[in-house]
Amino acid sequence: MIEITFPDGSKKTFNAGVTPEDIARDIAEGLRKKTVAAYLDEELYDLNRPIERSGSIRLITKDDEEAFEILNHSTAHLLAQAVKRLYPDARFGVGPAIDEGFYYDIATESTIKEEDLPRIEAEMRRIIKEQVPIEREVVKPEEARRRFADDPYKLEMIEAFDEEEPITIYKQGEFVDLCRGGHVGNTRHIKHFKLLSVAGAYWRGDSSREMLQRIYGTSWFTKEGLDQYLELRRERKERDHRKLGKELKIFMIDEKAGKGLPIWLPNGYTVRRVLEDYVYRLERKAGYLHLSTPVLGTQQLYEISGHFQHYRDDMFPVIEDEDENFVLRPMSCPHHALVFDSELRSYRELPLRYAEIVTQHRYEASGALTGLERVRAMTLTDAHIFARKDQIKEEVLKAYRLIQQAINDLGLEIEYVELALRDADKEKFHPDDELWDEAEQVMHELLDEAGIEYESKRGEAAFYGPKIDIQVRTALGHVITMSTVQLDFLLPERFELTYVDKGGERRRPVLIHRGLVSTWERLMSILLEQYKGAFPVWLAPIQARLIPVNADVHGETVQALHERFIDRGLRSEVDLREEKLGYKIRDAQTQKIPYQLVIGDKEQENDQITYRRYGSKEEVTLTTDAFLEMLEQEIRDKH
Ligand code: TSB
Ligand code: ZN
Repeated sequence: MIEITFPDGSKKTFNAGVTPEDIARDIAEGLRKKTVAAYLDEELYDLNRPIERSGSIRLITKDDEEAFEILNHSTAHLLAQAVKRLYPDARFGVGPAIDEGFYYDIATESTIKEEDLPRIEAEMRRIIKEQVPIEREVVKPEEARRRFADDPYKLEMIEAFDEEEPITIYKQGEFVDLCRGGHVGNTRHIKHFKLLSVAGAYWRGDSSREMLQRIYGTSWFTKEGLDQYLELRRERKERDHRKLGKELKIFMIDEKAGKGLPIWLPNGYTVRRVLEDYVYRLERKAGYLHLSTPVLGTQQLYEISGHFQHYRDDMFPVIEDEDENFVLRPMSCPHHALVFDSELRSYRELPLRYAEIVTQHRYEASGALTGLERVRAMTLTDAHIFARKDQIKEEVLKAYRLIQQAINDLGLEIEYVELALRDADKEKFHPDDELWDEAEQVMHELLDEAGIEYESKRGEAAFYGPKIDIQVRTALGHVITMSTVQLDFLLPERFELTYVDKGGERRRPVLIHRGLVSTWERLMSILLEQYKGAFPVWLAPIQARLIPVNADVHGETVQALHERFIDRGLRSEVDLREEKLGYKIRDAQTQKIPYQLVIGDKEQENDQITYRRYGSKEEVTLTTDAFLEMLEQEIRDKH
């Protein structure tokens, strides 16, 4: 007999060999139906695994998060079994449960395409109907090696295990897999699943190894759960900036030009110039000085700054010349440090705020590149503020408030604010503990004093200091950094920067790095996703499309009107194509142009326009002057 302790502290004895399913049934039949697996102390037990010892039990039911993982993990095995039946040469890499489902990595001579997924799903359903029991077995490493003798991937995994530890394998019918578990007890428990996509994935994530085919899927306990999830995926896809960026002709990426090296198309570039004007004006008002520095710098410059030692993995390979090496700069801080150092500075001049809209290059891993969100060539709304120590808090907060204003003007939604700190990694972060402690301390204090809510995160700092990162959520659900304020005591040391204080003594300034609204690339990805491509009028590449009812009769009026718009600094275009009026209006809607203006006889006679706002069916007729005033007011208000 064994003694089982329940979460409420009560105990009960059972015969050894009792399963979690038996225990759940013993409590209530309803509970049995909901139970998926159990924890005995810290160990995960499948529903049908015999319990041979006493311990504390916690049943996992369908409502628990672990249950989703177990179901998805089991569905991954089911997928592999079906694939093996359809593609007998298939060998398998890893097949884990992930946040929203599961995947399995597969090696086969055949190419598996999206069109093949329904056929694989059908085979999976067949195996569900067969009600195949899923059985756990514990074996010695040598036995495991024998069982997987013809599967090189599994053998490689077994090699990596501890020789002493027994290995668990799971068997369902003819299919056996190496696996830690847990699993549902029978394929019939898998009901509501869908295979989602196929992608390439390197074995062990290593680009020097072979590429396997990865099938993604998701599995749910209820039909509603699955349907809701699929709907969410559809919505996300619609909002993905890569799709919108293509439809609205904002940018393109062509591997012939280079991975992660985006090309801005006329519509995108227009938005970018509007944003640029906005940023210059905002910064001038806040006391920033604008300057411009080159994309290329000497290797020596980046050795002085420490980038070469701590940031080299993120830099493109060095360009070697006969007597000097160059790097494509990943950051502009060293240049700005030289500008500070180019004159004798007095305490009265500080803070000195240098701002630059700066193009820089980073050698991001090719697998990490995502549309405009993560690129290799980018233009940052950058600034470096050189300040006295007694000015740190005020300057960091001022920078933070300016960021808040920009974010507010752009109508963006913040997910949260993060304070990124260092961890013990001496390669990634410069090693001076004292400087780090002081900088981190100041950041905590100033955020607390200003009542700004934030989450601390270890290991995410810049190599030169802690940073306040403003995070947003993308359509794919990733959380990425938009704006940043970073406190740096290191670069002023390394460049031996000084100013003359009141008493005539030389002092070290501190450096505050600030990214206002990220890079144009990342900002555009965020704007596209948050506005679903429908830019507010002040940002829209085209603010109004002018459509004549009949091009022959009203064409000239429309052309003259267009020139009037352009003269006032507005962005209009005319649609003189030989298409039906209804088609032209629909087309302007698809392009998400804020205003569609229609000009017919009545409008031509009275110097009027009839407009329709994007997303509305209502038609309004106004005099041209009244319309222009309304439009300009909207632009001023940033609507
Ligand atoms: C703020 N030296 C500082 C600067 O003075 C700096 O470069 N900081 S950074 O490394 O954090 O980068 C600034 C911002 O650039 C990030 O907050 C992020 O919004 C954006 N960014 C970083 N890497 C990429 C990338 N690969 N693609 C697009 N945007 C990026
Ligand atoms: Zn910087």
